[in-house]
Amino acid sequence: MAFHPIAELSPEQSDGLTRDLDELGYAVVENALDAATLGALRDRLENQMKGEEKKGVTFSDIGSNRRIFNLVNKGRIFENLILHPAGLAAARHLLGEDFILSSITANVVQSPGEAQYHHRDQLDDFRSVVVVQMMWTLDDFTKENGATRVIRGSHRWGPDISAFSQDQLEALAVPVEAPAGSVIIFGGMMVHSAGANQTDRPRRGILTYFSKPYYRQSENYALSLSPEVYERASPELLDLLGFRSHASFGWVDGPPAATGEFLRGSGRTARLSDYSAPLDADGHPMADA
Ligand SMILES: O=C(O)CCC(=O)C(=O)O
Repeated sequence: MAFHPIAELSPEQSDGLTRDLDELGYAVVENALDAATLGALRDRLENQMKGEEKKGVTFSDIGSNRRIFNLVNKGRIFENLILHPAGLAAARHLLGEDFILSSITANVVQSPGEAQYHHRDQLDDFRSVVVVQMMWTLDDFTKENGATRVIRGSHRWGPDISAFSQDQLEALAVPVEAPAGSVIIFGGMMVHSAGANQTDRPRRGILTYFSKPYYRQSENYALSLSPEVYERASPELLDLLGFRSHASFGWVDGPPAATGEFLRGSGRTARLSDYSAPLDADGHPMADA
C-alpha cells in the first residue's frame, strides 16, 4: 500500500491551535491531511470495514454507527497518523512532554441515527487534563451528517457534569463543522458527543486518543499489538504505544537497565529473554513455589 508523508504544521496553524485549545477548549486544524493521505485513509478504512463485515467481527455503537478498533494493526497509514505533527503538538500542549497513545479507532456515524450522549472522556478526576482526543475528519463534518458536538468553555467547568441533565447539555452543544482532512482536538474535560446523521451518506472519522502515561490505556497494546507492527515500529511509535517506562510506570521487573531502553514483551509472543521466576536461596529456579 502507498505510504504518504503527512504535512507539518505551519507556524500560524500552531499558534491558532494553542490559542483555541486554551480559550474555547477545542481547536480545528483544517488541511491537516493532504489529498493523497486523505484518500489513502478513506480507502484503507473502507476496505477494512468491508473485510470485518465479511468476517463477522463488526461492532455497532449507538444505532447503526460502526466502530473499528485497534487501527494501529490495520495499515501503515494509521501508524503514520499517530505520529502526525498536529496531533503530537496538541498532545504536548495539553499533557506536557510525557504522553502515550490510549487508542486509535474509527467512528462511522451512519444514517439514520441517533446522537451520542454528552460526556467527558476522562473519568473521576476533573482537576486537570489527563487525556486528549483528536478527531480526523475523513468527510466534511456538518450539522446534518452528525459532526462532533462540543460545549464551548466546558473544559473550565467544575469537577463534574452530573449536575446537568442531558437536555441541558443538549441546549448548549454546537456542531464543529470542518472540511474533510481536518483534525478537531479537545482535552478530556471538554463535554462533547457525536451528532445524529440525517444525510444518506456515512460520516467517517478517525480518533487518535492520547493520555498521560499513568492513565490506563484504552487499548491494551501489550496484548493486542501485532508482532509485525511491533517489529517494524519506530522508537517513537513504540514509546507512544506504551513500550517504554515513564517514571515508575510500565516497568518490567523493576526499572529499565539503561535510560531509554524499550520494554521487550508483547503478550502474545513473549519477547523477554529472561523472565523472572521463583528462586531458591541459592539462586536456582524452583519448579513450584
Ligand atoms: O464521533 C464523534 O464525533 C465523537 C466520538 C466520541 O465522543 C467518543 O468516541 O466518545
